[in-house]
Amino acid sequence: MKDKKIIFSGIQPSGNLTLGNYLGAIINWIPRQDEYNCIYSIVDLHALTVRQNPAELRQKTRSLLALYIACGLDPDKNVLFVQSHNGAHAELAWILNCYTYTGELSRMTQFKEKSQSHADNINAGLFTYPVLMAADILLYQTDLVPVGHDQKQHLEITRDIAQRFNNIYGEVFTVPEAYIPEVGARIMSLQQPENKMSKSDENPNNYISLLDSPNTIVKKFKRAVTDSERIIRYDEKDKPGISNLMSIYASVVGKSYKEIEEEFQGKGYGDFKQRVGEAVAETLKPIQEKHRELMADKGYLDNIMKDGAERAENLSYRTLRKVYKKIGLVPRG
Ligand code: ATP
Ligand code: LTN
Repeated sequence: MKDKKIIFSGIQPSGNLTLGNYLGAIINWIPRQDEYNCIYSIVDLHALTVRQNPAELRQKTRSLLALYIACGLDPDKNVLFVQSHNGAHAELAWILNCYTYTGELSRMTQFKEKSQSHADNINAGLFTYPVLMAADILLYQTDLVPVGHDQKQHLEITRDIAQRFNNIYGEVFTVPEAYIPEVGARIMSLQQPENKMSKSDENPNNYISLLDSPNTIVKKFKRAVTDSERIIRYDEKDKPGISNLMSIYASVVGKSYKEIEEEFQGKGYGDFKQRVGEAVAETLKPIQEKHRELMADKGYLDNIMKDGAERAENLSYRTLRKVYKKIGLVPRG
């Protein structure tokens, strides 16, 4: 029996974490470590849907683990592990592929977008990406999945797959809920505020990396695209740039939009951008220091990975066996 509810989430090691990943996802992971059983994965198999440089992928996987810890996830309280270290994910994904329709996969926005941005490599993995994500979540009988807004559709298909399976075989999977924060769930690109901030963006001026120096952070904010109105007020439609900076500032300092409008009443965009940059740099400073320390201790990170993989395997084993049995695979004995 479960003693506490279960949280599962993951991030691809496809680049350095951005402020979007931090404010949309990780920041909501930290306060839940006591109340829930939390499992956080570095989803390296998902990252393979886009061509990766092998040496860099290895480096980014370690760096992401270090960032998880540096952001405040305690490896004793949370299961932190690398997706490919637990074979159950790929195993369950294959089975769930046979319970997912190509029609529903072809409606996924992320698939459509990535097919456009990687037109030379629209591989089958990119298409079935949400099925592997469903496997990640369902293996652990997850109750809650804290993610950014862009993952809402993937959570919906996960629920559909779980319900479809349960309807045929009985209550095998817990049907998970998404947790999407009200502020910070959709951080936009600094230069193109109509697009989401993304860690695999080719133009580094579009995103703030969690590892950017304070100088770079302030510079990137200073260059952020705004508008010509010169009033700091929240209006996503007509003022996407300023609204994006406001949501970043709101998440980082914990103020409401109204309080921010008051704080910067009569002030120019230059002052506002400077302040947002400084606030972000201050927030990231301790994370960067801790990350640096952790990256210097390879043995420590290796141990966490090994321990996390074992715990993840143990937790997922029962669901996988149950699925195998239900669908009629002969037990190995
Ligand atoms: P990639 O550029 O490789 O597609 P990504 O930056 O979109 O990566 P993911 O690894 O796909 O990041 O997502 C990790 C988590 O961060 C997910 O929960 C996702 O919803 C969240 N997230 C990603 N981008 C943003 C954003 N711009 N604003 C808020 N949350 C985000
Ligand atoms: N698809 C997600 C990353 C991801 C994930 C998961 C998130 C893979 N598996 C399980 C939550 C739960 C993304 O692209 N952001």
